[in-house]
Amino acid sequence: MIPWQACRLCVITDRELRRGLSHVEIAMQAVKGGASMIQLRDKAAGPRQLLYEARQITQLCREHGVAFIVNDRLDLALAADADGIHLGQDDLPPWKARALLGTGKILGVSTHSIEQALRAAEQGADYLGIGPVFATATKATGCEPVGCDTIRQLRARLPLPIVGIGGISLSNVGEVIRAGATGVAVISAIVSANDITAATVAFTIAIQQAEGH
Ligand code: 3NM
Repeated sequence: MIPWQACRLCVITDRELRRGLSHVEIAMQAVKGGASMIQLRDKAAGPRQLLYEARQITQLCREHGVAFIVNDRLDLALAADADGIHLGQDDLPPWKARALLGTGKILGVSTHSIEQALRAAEQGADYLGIGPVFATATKATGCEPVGCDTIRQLRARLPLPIVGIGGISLSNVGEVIRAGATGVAVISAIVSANDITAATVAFTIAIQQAEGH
């Protein structure tokens, strides 16, 4: 079982938005700012380059008690001894990934509707990504924003951690947490910020404040 605390703030290391910084550098700055989870996401780089970076992020995260998961690439997650994997709807089915991963690793699944989320939960997901919560320019999801109401409905139906993703900013993160999300996963509002560490700190504070209400 994944600790709920680990799902509070996942920073996704998208280098497309931050050319010039490596995944490791983005992860270091986010960890310094208090991220509870780092997700390595790269649809373009080759596996050897990614493995080199993933190994360093595994070590960094272990030293700081931060969860580290790899997007999509089960082989990389295993080879780098990451804490787990995050799968999309077109990736390996969760039940298959679980069989390969074993029970000691984290399995997160991106979902875009309540039906998909319930199915992912049945198939062994440890936490559910739900999104896009708001409109986002970072990824062409092909889905309309699901809004905070979907999070509210899901919270009432599922005991698993729920992580909102898509268009999450400092101005709307409170709304997402108050709707019942355990946490949020963020790319542009943190990775594109001038100071990644300061942006991460600001999100951590905003999440804490929303949890108190
Ligand atoms: N997955 P930003 S939305 C990677 O809905 C990703 O599953 C989504 O980036 C989903 O924080 C998204 O910049 C992009 O909006 C999130």
